[in-house]
Amino acid sequence: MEALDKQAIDILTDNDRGGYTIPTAGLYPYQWNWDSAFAALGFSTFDLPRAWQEIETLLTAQWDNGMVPHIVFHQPDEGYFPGPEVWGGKGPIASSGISQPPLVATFARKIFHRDEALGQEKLKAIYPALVKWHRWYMECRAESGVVASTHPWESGRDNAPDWDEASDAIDISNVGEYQRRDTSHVDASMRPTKLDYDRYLSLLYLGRDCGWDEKVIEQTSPFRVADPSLHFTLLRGHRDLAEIGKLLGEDVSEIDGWISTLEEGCKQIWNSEISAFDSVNLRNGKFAGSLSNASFLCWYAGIESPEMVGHLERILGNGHYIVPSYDPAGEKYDAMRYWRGPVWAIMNALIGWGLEEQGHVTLARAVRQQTAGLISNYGFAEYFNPDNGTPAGGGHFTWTAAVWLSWSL
Ligand code: 2M8
Repeated sequence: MEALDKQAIDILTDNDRGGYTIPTAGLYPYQWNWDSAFAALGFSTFDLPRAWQEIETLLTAQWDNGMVPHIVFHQPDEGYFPGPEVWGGKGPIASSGISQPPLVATFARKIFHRDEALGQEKLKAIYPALVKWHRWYMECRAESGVVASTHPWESGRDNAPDWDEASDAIDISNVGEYQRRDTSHVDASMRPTKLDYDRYLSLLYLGRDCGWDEKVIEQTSPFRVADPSLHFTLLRGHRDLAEIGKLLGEDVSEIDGWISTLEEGCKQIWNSEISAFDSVNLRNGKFAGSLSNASFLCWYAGIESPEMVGHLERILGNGHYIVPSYDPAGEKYDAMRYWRGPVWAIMNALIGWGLEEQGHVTLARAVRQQTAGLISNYGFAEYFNPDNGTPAGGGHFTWTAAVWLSWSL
């Protein structure tokens, strides 16, 4: 294990670009939002000041309206598309125009416990930015009481089957020619399709062309999908933010209100037809019918569900590595294609922590052991095939290394 600890530390160090960490060289050459939360957690196991710096750097990209972007383009890099000039972000640093699952408050609280004196000082400094970001989420994404994704990239689960039906409404006639870069780094069979990318770009252009005006996006975008990854991570994030606020002697009544709203909102993403948390297209009320790894983030958000325990036991019993990003029994299951099947160590960590906190100790242990087994047998890959463990996507991956180092935090 010591050799793997060292490898994980080397990955974080190699991917460190000075104050921020890239997910992996080549494929993802910038700072990504939720990847950085994991990077911070990883760094906190061997370099605490560097861990806080990761979060601080991310927050320097916060927009005036409170949004913390999903990609921060610190230095130009030809190897990624779409880059800063395509996005036309409105923040103080070149960035994308959408956010990502808000893990920072939760992870900052974990990091705080490693040195509470330093932690308190750091939390005090970042608290206002975190409140502003969470308020932006409530005002610009949670108008229906449930947290909506305005772009598949915002949820973090780019090509999940969750978006298939809602994406049919996206007009791609304006997209034109463009050159993808991802498929020059990774085999196309493990990445989203051309149609997926056309749709991603159409939504990007819609946001950019209205100057990232959230009201216009809410009123005109064909795509607004309530999503368990954003809903559950924000609910959990609010809980930790409230604890941070209390620690700092702040009035947290506004945050408590957000928690109640999102607890109530969980009912809206419960699909009784499949007895699971699911995504719902807010434009027509249709459920996606997708049991995904985000469905299993309920425990992380402090929400109990015997049915979700049943699903996890079934998938485990069928001999798959857990937790696949889409139900292996589902018709759209694709074991190697990104968010349509593969296992992701980061999602496993969130799910495993949630299970443990809610007292599902045996399942939590199974998720943890399998994740550790995948990494030790197949390396620090971006994701893994649930049927046989084959590593896929990018290698030398920051958040996989971070999960290895920080699971016990
Ligand atoms: C993937 O997404 C980016 C776009 O944001 C991409 O494919 O170019 C996703 O897995 C996302 O969740 C992740 O944050 C990002 C970097 O690891 O890669």
